[in-house]
Amino acid sequence: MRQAWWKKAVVYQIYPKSFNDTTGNGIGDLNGITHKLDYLKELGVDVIWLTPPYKSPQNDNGYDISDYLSIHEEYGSMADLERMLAEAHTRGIRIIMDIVVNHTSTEHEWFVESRKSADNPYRDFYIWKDAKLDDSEPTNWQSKFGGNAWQLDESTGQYYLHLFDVTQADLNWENDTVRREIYNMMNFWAEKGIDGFRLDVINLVSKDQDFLDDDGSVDPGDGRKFYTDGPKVHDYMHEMNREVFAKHDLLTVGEMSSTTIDHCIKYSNPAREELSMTFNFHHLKVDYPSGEKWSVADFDFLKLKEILSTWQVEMYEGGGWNALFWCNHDQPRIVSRYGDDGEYRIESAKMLATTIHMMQGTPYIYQGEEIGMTNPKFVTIAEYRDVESLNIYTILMEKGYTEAEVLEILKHKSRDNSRTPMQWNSEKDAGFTTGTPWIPVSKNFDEINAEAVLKDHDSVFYFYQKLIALRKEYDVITDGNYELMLADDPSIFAYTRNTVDESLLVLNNFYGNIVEFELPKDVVAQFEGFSMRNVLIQNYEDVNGSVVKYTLRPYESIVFHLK
Ligand code: TEU
Repeated sequence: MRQAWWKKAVVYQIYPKSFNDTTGNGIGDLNGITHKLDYLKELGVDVIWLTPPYKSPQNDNGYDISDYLSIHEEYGSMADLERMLAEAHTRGIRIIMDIVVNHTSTEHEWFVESRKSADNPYRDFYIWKDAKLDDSEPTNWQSKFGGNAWQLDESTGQYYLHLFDVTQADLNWENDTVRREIYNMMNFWAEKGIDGFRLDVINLVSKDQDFLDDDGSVDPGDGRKFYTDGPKVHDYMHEMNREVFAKHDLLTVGEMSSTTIDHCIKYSNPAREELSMTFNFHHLKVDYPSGEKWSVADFDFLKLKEILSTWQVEMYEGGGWNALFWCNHDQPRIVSRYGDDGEYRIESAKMLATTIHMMQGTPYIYQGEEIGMTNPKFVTIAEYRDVESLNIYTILMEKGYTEAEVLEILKHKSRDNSRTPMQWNSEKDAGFTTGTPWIPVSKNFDEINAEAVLKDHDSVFYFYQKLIALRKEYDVITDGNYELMLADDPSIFAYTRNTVDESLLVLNNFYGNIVEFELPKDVVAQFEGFSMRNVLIQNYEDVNGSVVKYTLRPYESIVFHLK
């Protein structure tokens, strides 16, 4: 059977608000993306993931949609989007759109109608409940952005559910009419020629209709497992596939908040006709001590290796497909988080890229990751914009944290770490805008910017360009199995990828110390039959050892190809 095109594709995520402003209003726009398509063509990416460009009050930067069928005016017009799509296709680049159908903005006409009265025809588009007998909220569920997940609406005396911000009301997926409206909207976009969807928190759409309190019995993780991967979620995904995806050749990727491997195999095994692939976040919670995001802690390297390796092996065995990523618009910059944004910024950025780009799955590059952008290290709360960060600032201060303690936490964990403007050059505001940027530009833009890296053939940019090309050239990257080595080594992340006639040996030093790698005896035997051993890619100039014995320098990464 012909291999799905997205198995050798690499996706580039664009957060339009922070990508490139062509009007001088300080906000990125769609024409700004069109102007940079040649840059993305040069990088070699195959797909652009566009975060929500739809009409929105922007309380959550577009993840609060008030009209799915029109473009947010600050980003441009439908004609601008159609032009960007056509120009991208001319360059052989596909576009997938981010679609948010777990909730809408409370300014969406559906919700405006729904809240008017208990018998309004749109009432059942959302999840309305009476207070408990003691007058407290319907359940003790917590919003991801802090506080209780229910909001009392005085006009009808009922509460509506919002798993995220109070301005993001959860849709009632039990309602057939809601699902039909959603599929009609998705077909509108598919018929416009887009090439797929990123489905925002799609594993939250099916709620257990008992609406029981969270008794804490489930994994305390992020404490919200009780509403993830709900009872009908796979029925809904299969229905969506039948009603929308099956009619087009689309890449569909589900963002799975707090999910499991078993569910992700179900979501992405093609035999089940649900989605193409899934994002999970377990590898990005190994710096959450006891599951608490809002704290500062070193990441747990052994747990990171274990999680990434388990997902590689079990998804491979289960016929599922991973979306591979370190960064997105919700996560801090990975070079600041798991690498070194100081002396070894370039080496560690390349090492981190190799670690996931040599794995099985579809890699995602977040804007600026390809030039080694870092966290901006904001020092005042005035620099922050993100609703989640501003909410947690208030909550922690009310809990008695000092402002210095909260700012230190935000400096490491805020979503704004990835939302500062793309750094194009060393001119004013990094060439992002001629106006005042909606969020401050990181102060290191004079050193870290696209113009500088394009002039340096040893830059992070050209390293990513090579990784992207290798995926197309070597089937062992897309089809080989995965075996972790030295699981307990405190510095080295070493693994092999293997098909019957070739292997990769991937060595990554995650730290700034020099460490010795020795090939385990059982692997030596496995490799003995191979006569050819060359270096596929590395982040140092010279080869400092052999497949059998290698001295890894600070943040060194090297991939041997054996045949
Ligand atoms: O994110 C889901 C989500 O849970 C994120 O908020 C993220 O995992 C969390 O901040 C980690 O603490 C999606 C979108 O990517 C995000 O931008 C939206 O804010 C959210 O859904 C609501 O639509």
